[in-house]
Amino acid sequence: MKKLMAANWKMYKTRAEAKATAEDLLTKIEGKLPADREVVIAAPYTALETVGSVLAGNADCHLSAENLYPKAEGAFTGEISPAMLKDVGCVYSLAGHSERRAIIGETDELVGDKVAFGLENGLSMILCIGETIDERKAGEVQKVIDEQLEAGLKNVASDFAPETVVVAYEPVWAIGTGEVAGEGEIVEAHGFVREKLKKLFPEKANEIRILYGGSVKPANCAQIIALDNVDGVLVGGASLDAESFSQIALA
Ligand code: G2H
Repeated sequence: MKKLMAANWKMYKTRAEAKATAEDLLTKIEGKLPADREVVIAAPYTALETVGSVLAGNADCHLSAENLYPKAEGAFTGEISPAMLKDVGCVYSLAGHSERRAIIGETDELVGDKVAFGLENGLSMILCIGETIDERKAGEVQKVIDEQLEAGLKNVASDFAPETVVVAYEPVWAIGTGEVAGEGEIVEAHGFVREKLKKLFPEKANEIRILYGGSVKPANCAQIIALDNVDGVLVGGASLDAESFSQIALA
């Protein structure tokens, strides 16, 4: 199972900026990426085609969308379908990032539809889950993980290839705050995700990658990816700079 080192550029970078960062990143990691690593860049819609052109033909670096809409086409103003994403080179899409849940109001149900529809239409899906600080203080971490996984994977067809489903555990209180979760907290949460995956998909659970996200930096990445049940990272702020993200990808 390859470790997945994923960048999430959120709403940053024009096409020119995205091109320069992607080219710089490839130059820095080319020939150095261990065989058991895969790199993914999730870019804003407007930069996807540009970044896709830079990554084209690279076997270990793949393009991701940050979101999709779970319909083939139609009167869905402002939305983008999986086929449109594949058309510009996407191999992956995120679904259910906490910013979309909190700011845009995405429900567990909608996130589940996105995961299932993306998979059905040939994308690999990175389902983002994680508790808020209030939920953690209330002792509800496992309850939130359980509910978000249950709903997020509910409609997934049982014949999926395990490498096409990725879960990113991102405690909301650690996102963009500089406050990375403690090693014990990460191990506990990822262990719980693995157990839940075993209940949902007994034969595939051990091959489904579980990423940690939330203030990952070059200085803490190596320790984090060495933890039990951590199969990679999803990186926001520290992925915007090619030097910083190359250090993470190679950590
Ligand atoms: C969590 C993460 C990337 P950051 O959103 O998905 O962002 O690394 O800035 O905490």
